[in-house]
Amino acid sequence: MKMKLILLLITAGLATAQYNPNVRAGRTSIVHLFEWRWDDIAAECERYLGPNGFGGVQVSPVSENYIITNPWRPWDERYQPVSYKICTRSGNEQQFRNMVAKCNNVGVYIYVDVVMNHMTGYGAGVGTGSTCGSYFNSGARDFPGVPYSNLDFNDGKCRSSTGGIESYSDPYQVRDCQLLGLLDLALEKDYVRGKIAEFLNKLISIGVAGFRLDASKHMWPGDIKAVINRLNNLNTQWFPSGAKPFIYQEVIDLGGEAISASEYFGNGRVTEFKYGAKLGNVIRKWNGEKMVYLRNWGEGWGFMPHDRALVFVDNHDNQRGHGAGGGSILTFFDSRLYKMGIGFMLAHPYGFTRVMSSYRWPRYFVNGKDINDWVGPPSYSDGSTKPVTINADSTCGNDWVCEHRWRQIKNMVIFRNVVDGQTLINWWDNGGNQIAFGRGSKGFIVFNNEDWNMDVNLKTGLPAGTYCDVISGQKEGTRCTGKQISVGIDGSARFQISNTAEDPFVAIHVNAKL
Ligand code: QV4
Ligand code: CA
Repeated sequence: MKMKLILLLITAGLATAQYNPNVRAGRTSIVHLFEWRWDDIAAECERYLGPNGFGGVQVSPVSENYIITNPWRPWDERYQPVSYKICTRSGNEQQFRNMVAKCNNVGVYIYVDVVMNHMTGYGAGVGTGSTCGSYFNSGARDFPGVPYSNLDFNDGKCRSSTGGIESYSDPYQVRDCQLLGLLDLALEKDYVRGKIAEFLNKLISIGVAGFRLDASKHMWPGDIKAVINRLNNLNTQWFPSGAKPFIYQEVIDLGGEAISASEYFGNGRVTEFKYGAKLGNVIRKWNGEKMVYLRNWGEGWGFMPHDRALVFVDNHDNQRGHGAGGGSILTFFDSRLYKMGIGFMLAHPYGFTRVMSSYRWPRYFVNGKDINDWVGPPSYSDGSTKPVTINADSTCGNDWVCEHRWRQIKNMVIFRNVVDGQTLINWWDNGGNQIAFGRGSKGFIVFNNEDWNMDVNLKTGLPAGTYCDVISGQKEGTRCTGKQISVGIDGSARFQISNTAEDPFVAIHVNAKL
């Protein structure tokens, strides 16, 4: 009997293992602090993310990279590893360890972006050529910092004439040839798998909670599995014993390619890129899309299963036209629509949610392409990254956008925590671009994306009382700095939303009851 129960528990554990984000109970989202320094993230965990219920942080790649100067350092140098030393513009190993401990101690866990498909494709470098001074020679396929040699790359295996990926409809090329001229690692080799697993296990021992696997589409699912099988359980100083690292794989599958996201479900979750592209169309009202169509959002739109999806409105690539970018993607540049998009995402139960946090760059379109898409994080003339400063009004300085600190976004992260586990009910729409829905008896949200005012009485499912709208303001002590919504004893309430409001949506939840 006891044996049976234990077996059952073990099976249940295995069933959710690498799909489980490992966030602390009651926390439901992570934020990508793109290009932030480890010291700044440590401070942000303690002063902001912990207190506001963020579940974790996706950090930029931690491994030593080639320093690109053209003439200034671009952000994407982080995707050009030369060794697995923890040593980048974000900080050194000591700073990384300090950050992980500080964040973990306040229940905000760290998810590392791991580049294991390739090494840099750039020429020879030594000394100042890489972020920790490791010598490497791409031409000779020599990376003594790992070490990797010419035996560890796919040069012999790739079947394209140039050695690069020429056709995305050939799955062999996509996996075995060079992505963007980056040297493609031979992941079928036990030695290569061992080196990567050693790196990831070091991160696990430091205390990280999981990994974003960069360029997963360019790796065979079986090779990824072989690496995952070698990973240790999470550090029991912070996680329950037997906990597995959370795995989410970057696979861009918008349909119409030879490789589909579902091939990767056996390894962990997968990034759902349809989510942001489609939501952008709806909120922008492009192609005849309307918010009413969001009624069956999720699997109903042909997305992957809920428990396999990692969802986001924009990411560090598509916010600047890289990797499945497209005009519809909403970003901080379209702040009003962006807040609606994020608001919808965080209110809707589908998928595990990631919020983007960016830096500003001088976006400049020439023939539809942003010629400044390469511009790196705010930095000094010596190339070092500027710290994230915090202004008196709690916004960020030094050109850090800090979307996650925008009141509307931060409050929706909290909303999602409050309604966690509640089903979507009381859907209402006007047949067009006014919609509303509730999450059990815990929260309710209303959008007016029409070009006219909204004035409706809706069934909210919430207990009677006066609630503070967490979009136009928030509850501070016993007072509300925004609109007040009064829910009657029958659970219904009147919502008036001007189409010209700063933010044409309203959200209430039981923790913001006055
Ligand atoms: C150029 C040419 C190539 C040529 C090569 C070699 O374009 O045709 O073969 O030189 O001479 C940068 C440059 C790119 C350059 C490359 C190699 O932009 O023009 O190739 O360096 O020198 C980021 C950036 C890339 C950047 C890369 C490495 O987005 O622009 O490339 O870092 O610095 C697909 C994939 C998906 C990928 C997405 C961008 O399926 O996996 O493209 N997304 C992830 C990351 C992304 C990162 C990588 C993968 C690579 O999210 O940020 O690319 O690690 O959709
Ligand atoms: Ca590959």
